[in-house]
Amino acid sequence: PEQWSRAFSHFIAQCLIKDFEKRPSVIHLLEHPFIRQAHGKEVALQKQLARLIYTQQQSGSIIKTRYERMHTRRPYVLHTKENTCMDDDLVNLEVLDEETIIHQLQTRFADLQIYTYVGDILIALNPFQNLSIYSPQFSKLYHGVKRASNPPHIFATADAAYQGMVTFSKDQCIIISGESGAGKTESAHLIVQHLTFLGKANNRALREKILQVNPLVEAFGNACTAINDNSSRFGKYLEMMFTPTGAVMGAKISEYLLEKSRVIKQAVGEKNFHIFYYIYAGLYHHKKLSEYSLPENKPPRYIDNETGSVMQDIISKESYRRQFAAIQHCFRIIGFSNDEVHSVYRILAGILNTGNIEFTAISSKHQTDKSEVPNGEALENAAALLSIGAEELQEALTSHCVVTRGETIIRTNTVDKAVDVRDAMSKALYGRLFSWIVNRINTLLQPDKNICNAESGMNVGILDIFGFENFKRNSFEQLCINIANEQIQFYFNQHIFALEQMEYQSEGIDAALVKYEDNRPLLDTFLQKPMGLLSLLDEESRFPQATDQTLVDKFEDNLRCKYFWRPKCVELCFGIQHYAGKVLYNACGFLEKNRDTLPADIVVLLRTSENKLLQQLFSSPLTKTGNLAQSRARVTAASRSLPPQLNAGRIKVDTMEMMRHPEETTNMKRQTVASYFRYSLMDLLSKMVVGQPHFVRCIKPNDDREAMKFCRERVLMQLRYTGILETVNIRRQGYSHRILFEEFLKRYYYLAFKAHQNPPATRESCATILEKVQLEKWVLGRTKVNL
Ligand code: AOV
Ligand code: MG
Repeated sequence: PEQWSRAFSHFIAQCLIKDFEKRPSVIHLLEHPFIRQAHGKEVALQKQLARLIYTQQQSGSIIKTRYERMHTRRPYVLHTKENTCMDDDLVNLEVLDEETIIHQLQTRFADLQIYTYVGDILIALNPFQNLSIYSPQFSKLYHGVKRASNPPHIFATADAAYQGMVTFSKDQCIIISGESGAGKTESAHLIVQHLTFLGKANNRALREKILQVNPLVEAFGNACTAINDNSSRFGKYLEMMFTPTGAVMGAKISEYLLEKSRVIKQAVGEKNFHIFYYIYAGLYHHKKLSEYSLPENKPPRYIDNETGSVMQDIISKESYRRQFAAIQHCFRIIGFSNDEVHSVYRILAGILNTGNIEFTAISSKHQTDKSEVPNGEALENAAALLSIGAEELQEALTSHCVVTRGETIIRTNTVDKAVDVRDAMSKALYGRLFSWIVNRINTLLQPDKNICNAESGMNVGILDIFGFENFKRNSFEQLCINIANEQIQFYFNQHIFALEQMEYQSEGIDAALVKYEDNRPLLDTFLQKPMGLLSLLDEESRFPQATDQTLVDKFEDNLRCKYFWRPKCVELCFGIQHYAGKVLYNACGFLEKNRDTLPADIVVLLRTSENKLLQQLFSSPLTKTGNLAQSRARVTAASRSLPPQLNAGRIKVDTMEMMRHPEETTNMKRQTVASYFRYSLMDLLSKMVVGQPHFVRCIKPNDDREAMKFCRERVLMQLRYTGILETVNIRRQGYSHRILFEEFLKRYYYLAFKAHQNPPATRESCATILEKVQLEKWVLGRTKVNL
């Protein structure tokens, strides 16, 4: 054909990759009829092929020379060690405006170059297709080389963190941000993959284990939403631990704010957590559904999304069944015992059966608000799976104890109340099961004390949270998710702009101030005590008479700022101007979700379970972050040592808040989701600030999840609100290396002095060296050399 469309040439490139994988020979590739036909015809295709060859290169030089000989008239610039590409870093652009930046990104994207640097920050565009740039060959390519040696890549960021850790013996942390579906979780996987490669895990078993961690926790913590089929419904901070010489020795996960409400209800078009479908399909396939009292014909209410096709999906979808096998594999490799796995499945089936328990009202002469369970099958199944008594369960669901003046009185529950208690129990079961799995993984992946004690080790932390969300209808969950993203954006701003500028000022260096969108006022609107949104929510949650309506009124009366507004005609709604856009929230259910109460009767009952795991889940207040004392010490220390800009006095550590599991009801001041959330943010921040940060900013090129589609408007919007343009600016003006005079002399004195000269650690000595080596673009501050 004379004209090859871009899509077609792309298709061909994909075919070739497949072909090449079958017969990996250079000759075969170059002699391929497609390449010969394409010769001299279509530049786009040639570029495509060149890229393909590049990505497939195993012994780079042979392919390169052969390819260039074939196309001497118009060689495509391949990036090699000798030949670095200026396009790779936006900081090198001659003209710096939105138009140029977006054009640059679009051109690169069309060439399947999804990664681009902005100084030390990596921009990652979601390709929405599998690229063959993550193979072991690529891991080798990005192993301890200078960054400019290769095209930008997520592996390069992982490598930089690893090298930083080993060279400076300092903990590192990789912060991945971006809106929902932008590619954070995929990026996090790739980073773990590369770090296990770099971490010389000669202990293959450990390496295997670490690679299974993400798939396992994501089966329990991810779900299909309207935006992303594999959306993270929790925040995850994965720390990979290394010995001082850089060998990987263990891993640890901290999880934040699982969206438990998904267990009992999902929005239209969304699904429950993946694991429910996996085990349903797996058990169906193994003909074991009846063993877990799961019906074959009608799906349990909690996973029935009213489209009526769930059962069909479960039975027919090959992927679910494969995932079930994969999860079993994960459990085994990581080291869970068969008994433990069996208990996990029983609890999951127990939750599904609990959801099917129904209630009807009965009225007698004395009582009118009483409920009972008309059909005992689901009740009995649930009780059997959870190894508790069915009668006791019915009692705990349909009545509750009240202690007044030392007397215990039993009160009956209305149908609505009974339904609430049932759902609260399911949420608590799932939430605690999830925390238990995470804690168990942490125990199984603890570093072996014989190899290295934990104190002398170092780690690289990888942060992957739920991205910014804006659905048609947004509830309490979206509010928490978006506040968390707001906090990450704030951290980014502080790091890139505020701290950098402060550093210049304190060094007495003249650097033009770069303006950026500071989201601190908004964050204060949320987090301030006592008048921030979360505090107001907590206060209202303590009044038994409060309603969601009085809550919104309270917000309106107290949150007088430009970020908050109340639409006139929509009841229960309020709007927030987030850094990433305007979001309209519906406050329906806010109070209940924030209280997140679990009646003491249920806790007491579940503690009597004969299932050891279940007993454990409810016997002690679990802390989500592992060892409570350690966690408290770290948070307290961090809140003291955080730079004032990051702490700002608004995140005070309330030890009471940290002590208890959110849903636990005691006589003490009640723990709410909001206060636990506030603590979690602080805990997360305290982990991040101890490490040297590396930022990955994921960008979603279109909302249709389509490959090769670059929607300028959408990309531009994300570039704007993440402050990329400003970042390019400050990175261009700024100095990327700051070294204390003393340190600088120690390292480089030999460039200008003789060994015995022992120059004093002054500006002048440093200037002598810098002038001697004729470096450009440097400036001496009060205490540091800036390069
Ligand atoms: P997210 O983590 O940022 O969203 P994901 O990492 O789950 O987004 O990415 C969404 C989808 O985009 C994935 O399921 C892949 O299909 C595709 N994708 C992303 N990155 C790549 C890549 N490098 N190569 C190929 N496909 C990719 V959320 O968790 O919803 O905020 O809460
Ligand atoms: Mg994710």
